[in-house]
Order: sequence, then C-alpha cells, then structure tokens
Amino acid sequence: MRGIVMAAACGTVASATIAQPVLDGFRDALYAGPQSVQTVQTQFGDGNPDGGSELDAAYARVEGGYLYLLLTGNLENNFNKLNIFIDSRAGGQNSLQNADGFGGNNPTNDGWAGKHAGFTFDTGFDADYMLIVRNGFGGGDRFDIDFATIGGGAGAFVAAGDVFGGSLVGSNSNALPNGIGVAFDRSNTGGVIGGIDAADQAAAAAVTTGVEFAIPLSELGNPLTDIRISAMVNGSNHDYLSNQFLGGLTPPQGNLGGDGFGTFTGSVGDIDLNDFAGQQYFTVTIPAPAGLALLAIAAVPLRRRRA
Ligand SMILES: [Ca+2]
Ligand SMILES: [Ca+2]
Ligand SMILES: [Ca+2]
Repeated sequence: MRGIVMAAACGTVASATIAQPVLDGFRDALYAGPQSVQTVQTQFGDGNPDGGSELDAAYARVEGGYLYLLLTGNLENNFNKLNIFIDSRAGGQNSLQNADGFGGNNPTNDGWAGKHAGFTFDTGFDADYMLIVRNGFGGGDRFDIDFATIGGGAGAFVAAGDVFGGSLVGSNSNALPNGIGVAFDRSNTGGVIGGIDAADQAAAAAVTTGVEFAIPLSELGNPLTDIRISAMVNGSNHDYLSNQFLGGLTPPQGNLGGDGFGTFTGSVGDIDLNDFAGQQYFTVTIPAPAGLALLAIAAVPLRRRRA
C-alpha cells in the first residue's frame, strides 16, 4: 500500500515535467518518428515559400489532453485547401453526405460538403470531424481555419479568418473559440519534388516545418485508444484533389481531380479511396495516462520483491 502511494506521488511529479510541443509549425524533438511519410511526388507544384503545395510527413503527440499534429510541407498561398478528416469516435461517415438542406446532414462551412457529397474513404475510416486551413491574399495576407463536426447539421462548425493578424505565417494557440490552436511555417524548400513518381521518402522525412495543430481531445469526443487521420490537399473550391494525401497514394499517381484521373468535374464526390491502393489515412495511438504508466512500471519491482 505504501509503495502504491509513493508511486502515485512519483507519477504526479513526473507528468508535471513532461513538456508539450511548442506550437510554432516547427518539428520539436518531442515528436516521435513520423506517423506517415509521403509516397508520391507532388503535382500541385514543388513547395517553396512562394508557391506549390506538398505534404511531406505527419507527426503526432498526445499530451496534456491535446492532440498535437504537425503536417510538414507547404500550402500554397492561393487558398487551396488542406483538409484533414478525423475518425476519433464510433459512428461517422465513410461516404460523405451533402450539406444540411441539400439532401445531407453536414455543416455548410466553406462550401465543402456539396463538393464532397459521395466521396468515400477507405473502408474502416468513418469521419467524425474535419479541419480546413487555407491561406492567401484577400484584403491582406491571411490564414483561415475551420473545424466542422461531420453529420452535425448546418451549423455544426467553428471558423476563424486571419488568425495570424495580417500574415500568412505565425502561431495562434487559441485560433478557434473551442480552443484549437494552429501554427504555420512555410519556409520549406526540401522534401518531395514535383512529379507523379515515387517520393524521396528520406527527403520528405527530413522536412521540419509546416502546419501544426493543438486540438483539445474533448473536441474529438475524448478518444481513449486511437485517432485515425486522413489529410489531403484540395483546390481552392474543394473540387479538385491533388495527389498529396497522408497516408499517401501509390506511385505513379497524378492529381485525382474530380474523377480520379485528373479531370475537373465540378466535385470530388465520385472519388472512392478504396479504388486507390493503400490506406489514405494513418493512425495515432493514444498512450495510457502518464501517471498510470508510471504506476505500472513502479509496480513491477514490488511484485518481484514479494515473489
Ligand atoms: Ca468515426
Ligand atoms: Ca519540395
Ligand atoms: Ca485506398
């Protein structure tokens, strides 16, 4: 009994010293190895500070009640979308519905739902939430962010514009009213190059900058075991998908466009990710609470002593 009390005290002290990533769009050492690395070169332009979009790799850490998520690479300043779908609780939509009022039950923010009606994820991925970020020049440089609850009805979203105060880049730990923070560093010049062939994965994994989020787990339904994430770069009207997905597509692979073959059709609703080899999502495992993990470690020598 005394041993357990001491272990609990140790756990409290230790968890207070565990640091959280700094929300700045730069890959802290606190992030473990990548959760996903790009498999295909980008056909949305080799990313650099002045243009092009690429998703090089994904990093995640669950700490202090938050999911920290960093997608390294670039997002062109032409209001192209980085759409991040999250499967973190039971239920959800494997095939996305239209917007509420248009035959479906999805939120109306940013006009995404109408362009995605019918879009299907790989089997096993049932989206519950969605983040949208985009940047460009509209009355000044700006970076915008939305968070939507899939299937939540017309108004089930929060959105904020120009969260970095007249800049494409920066950090805002309270960008959305529900406590979601975001940061963006667009300085990458490495990573994947332009094309449709296999990515240089070592180069992709070496990129240290991109879009970083801090998301309260309470906003994701308080998941206990894992979180599945499907990230993709879309055009500025949500109607022309690039070839930049995480989990990645299988090379050679050009832009999906609206029909899966790079043709513009006015929507991405006909795309079924089951038609594309591999899983276009990755899984973040949620660690046991730090105190419990330390208790388990501390309990081992106690048992050995008694045996
Ligand atoms: Ca789900
Ligand atoms: Ca690049
Ligand atoms: Ca697939």
